[in-house]
Amino acid sequence: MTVATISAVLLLAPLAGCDKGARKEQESGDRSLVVGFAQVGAESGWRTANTKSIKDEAAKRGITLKFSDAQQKQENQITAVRAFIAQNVDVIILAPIVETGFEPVLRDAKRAGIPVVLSDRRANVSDESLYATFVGSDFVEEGRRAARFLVEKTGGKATIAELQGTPGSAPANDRKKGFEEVIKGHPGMKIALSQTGDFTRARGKEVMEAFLNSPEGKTITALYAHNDDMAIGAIQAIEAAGMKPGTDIVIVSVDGVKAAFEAMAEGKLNCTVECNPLIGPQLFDLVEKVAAGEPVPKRVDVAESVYTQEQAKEALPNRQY
Ligand code: GYE
Repeated sequence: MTVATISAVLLLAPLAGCDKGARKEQESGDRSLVVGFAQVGAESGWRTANTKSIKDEAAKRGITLKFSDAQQKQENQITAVRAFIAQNVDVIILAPIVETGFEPVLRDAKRAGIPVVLSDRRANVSDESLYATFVGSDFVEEGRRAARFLVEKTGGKATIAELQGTPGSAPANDRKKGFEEVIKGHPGMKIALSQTGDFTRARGKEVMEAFLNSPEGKTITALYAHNDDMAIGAIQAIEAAGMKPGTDIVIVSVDGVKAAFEAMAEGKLNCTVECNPLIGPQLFDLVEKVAAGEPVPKRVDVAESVYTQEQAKEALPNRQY
């Protein structure tokens, strides 16, 4: 290599890094995009629907999707992102399990010139240029909505048990924050017990059993679960303890999965706050723009609503998740 070619390569390298997706497309015409997706796991009905939505949308658009299930472990997810970098994919989609600890691997992706789109859960980073965009729900608002329902349903008087999501995850942090923000204004509402159920049915059931066996557990009049799966597990524990879920204990959870609608139709769950997992189409609109080097907003919200028992029966036949 002559000195001239070496300096040409050095000059071109950072440019190529900045806009790799666009460059690759120009080089190869219609060549399909290759996208790596580092998913959280398969912990809940929400997650299953989310994975399906993303896989279906990739297939529909002719995008090659490399899929990794981290089984709710951050180290697995970091390994997956590293592998996508090594494979030189066009774009990486990351659904961060927890908020912190992703900065080093995001720096590696940036250095390799591979844009990262955050899906569903936020990651806390000191440098916003480490990801291209984030598409997800407003979890703080979901927490507020759950609390508002409970205040209304109980007339502002409740002894509450809380089943938190995965510790350190954006939805667990934010759903707790939004809920507490609203109940703070109601002196008759207090959280007596609070523990993680890791967003799964099995853990939700186990923790609720322990709650019910504790002295404070006997005083519980309401349950706030950060997702439907934990609420469904808890419903089983409440029934096993000889009580009527939805009547003896008022229950509100988040997600709006089909099983929650069924539980509401049976009167066992009082309310679910929707968190829409069907984000595939919005996500790939962004991925394609990012790959083409087009500007995208830094944050895109997913639309959602709140369902009560009355509305559940009507909505059930049309639920897709
Ligand atoms: O609510 C829960 C899942 O990150 C919004 O993760 C998602 C949450 C969802 O396990 O069911």
